[in-house]
Amino acid sequence: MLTVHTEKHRLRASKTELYGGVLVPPFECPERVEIVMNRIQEVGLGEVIGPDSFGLDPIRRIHQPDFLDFLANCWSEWQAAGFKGEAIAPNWPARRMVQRPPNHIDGKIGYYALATETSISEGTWEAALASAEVALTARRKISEGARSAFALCRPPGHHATYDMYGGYCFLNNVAIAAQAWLVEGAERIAILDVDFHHGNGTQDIFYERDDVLFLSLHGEPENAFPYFLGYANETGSGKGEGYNVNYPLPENTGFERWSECLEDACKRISRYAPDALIVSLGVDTYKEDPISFFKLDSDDYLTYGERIGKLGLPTLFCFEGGYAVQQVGINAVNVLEGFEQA
Ligand code: SP5
Ligand code: ZN
Repeated sequence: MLTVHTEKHRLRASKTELYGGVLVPPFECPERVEIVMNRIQEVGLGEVIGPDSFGLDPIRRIHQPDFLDFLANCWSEWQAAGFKGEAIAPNWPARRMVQRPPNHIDGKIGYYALATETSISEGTWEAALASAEVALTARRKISEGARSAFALCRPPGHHATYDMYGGYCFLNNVAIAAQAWLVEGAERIAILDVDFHHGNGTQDIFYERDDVLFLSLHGEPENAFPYFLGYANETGSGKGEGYNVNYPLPENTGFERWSECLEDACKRISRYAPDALIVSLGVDTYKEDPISFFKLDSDDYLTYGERIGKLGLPTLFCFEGGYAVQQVGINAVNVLEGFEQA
């Protein structure tokens, strides 16, 4: 399988994550991609190429212009304000307040944030842009004839909405790729989100549409980030009714239960008969993940990769989460190898 990768992911190198009231080194760190790359080389997965440039057009088809301006300028405005640390939202337009971006960066950052764990620092915007270009390049390779491709995206994307960042995500890579497919003439795209966390951003972006089927297996929102979306009764609205499918799962869910949900998701994808499948590939479902609570083992990734392969669809894998850093390479690449064995 072809991989798309760029060193530019290293520009996303914030030093702080707000976790349990303490600023800790971020779980979402550059080493994650280095370890996945090492595994790709080790198993000889296939060719590795860099991303092409696409400009902002495909990104503007998903994200609001003022949000993109905010991301591009946040760090310089934060520094100009004289703040000493990394940029972290201290306040929000909460219930019954005015939903309008203020001028001062201290307020503006809260308007565009959906979580405070994600610090913004030098290079964040450049890395986010490169990550979206990795997804767009991999997608284009598939539309040029490849059966599948792996976009080794970093930073991840599935928590980003059209106007909010958070959950380590800034631009919604899978949404940007799905829209590019539709613009090119595809009629239906399915997005299967197997990251431990609910893909709230992707759900939100396509919630009222029937040209993108979104399915997500994740930790139940009662007990897991992003907490405020991802319930089973969120099924889409308007034209999109029936095109959003959530599988919230409780603490200690193992592969048996998880794969029953994957099976249901796969059957729905087959019925939808999409032109292509995009997989939000997070491996934070692993039993030793430090911030998650599912219990998948490394071999399970091979097994479910094979199930996804049996769908027989052109498939774009976009990397999302996975924080058991030493195992992230084996687990992610197992999915891709399982897929190829199908
Ligand atoms: C892309 C992705 O996987 N983003 C995940 C963002 C999660 N951010 C919130 C982390 C808070 C974890 N708290 C869990 C406590 C477990 N003891
Ligand atoms: Zn995740």
